[in-house]
Amino acid sequence: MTASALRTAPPSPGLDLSADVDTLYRDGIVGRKGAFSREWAGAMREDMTTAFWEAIQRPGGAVGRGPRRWYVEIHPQAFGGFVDLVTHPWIAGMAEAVCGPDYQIVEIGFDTPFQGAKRQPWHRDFPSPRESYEERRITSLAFNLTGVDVTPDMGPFEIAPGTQWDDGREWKHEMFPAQELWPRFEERAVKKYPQMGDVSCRSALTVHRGTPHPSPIARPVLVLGVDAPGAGHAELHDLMVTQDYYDALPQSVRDHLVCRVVDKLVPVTQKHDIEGLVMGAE
Ligand SMILES: O=C(O)CCC(=O)C(=O)O
Repeated sequence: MTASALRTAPPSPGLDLSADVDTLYRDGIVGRKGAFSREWAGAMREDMTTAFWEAIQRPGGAVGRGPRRWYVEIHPQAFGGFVDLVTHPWIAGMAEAVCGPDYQIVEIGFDTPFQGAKRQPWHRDFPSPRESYEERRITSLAFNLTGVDVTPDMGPFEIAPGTQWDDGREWKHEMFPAQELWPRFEERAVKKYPQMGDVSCRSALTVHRGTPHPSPIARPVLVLGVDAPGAGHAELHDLMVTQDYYDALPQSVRDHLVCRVVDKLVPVTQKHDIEGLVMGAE
């Protein structure tokens, strides 16, 4: 069976995603160049910058992912492009094709390495579920969008294609392969240089790491997390929106967003830290 035959639902009308789904199943990552305009990506970067300064001042607001690198989860309405993002035909189409018609939007946040960020250990973002290591099914996705044009001195994201299928149950926290296994990841490693407006879609199980960042320009990157029903990552997050924002969302977004509707937004206190990254590696 080819990977595209594993799709649980037809792709967005008029958009043939079978080649992208096949690439995702083979490599654990696939990209879409120029999905958004540079202006749109610039506004996204502004929203990430605002959210960063707000979060870094609060305990639990920004979680360390190594020296001079932080992860911040945001409220969907703190990002002006949220509806454009989740209704983009390629993003919604990939989410539906891989995670099924009832896919769930469970996380929105961003990762920012600053000057001086170090190489991270090779890792995946959570342990592999049985559906992946036994049945070779992808049950959750991470979409990434860069806020800047990535250059070699900006600690590009490095990923080892194909490693989404590694079992990993023997690894530390089931997420961090031992150093003697690193040569296998290094042989496969590819560094990514996305430009503003590009989107990537990956399995968060595909083993990856951040690389050293000598540039004075920070590299914020948005992360949108999507699950198949039952994958369980909504429990690690706590998306919330106000009633008026929720009421104004298109029905197609409400159908997928796993969130609390609240009278007043309270700052996000993050529950999903990646313990092995908090202190950093080299
Ligand atoms: O560095 C990047 O481009 C992506 C970061 C990320 O999403 C991660 O490390 O999980």
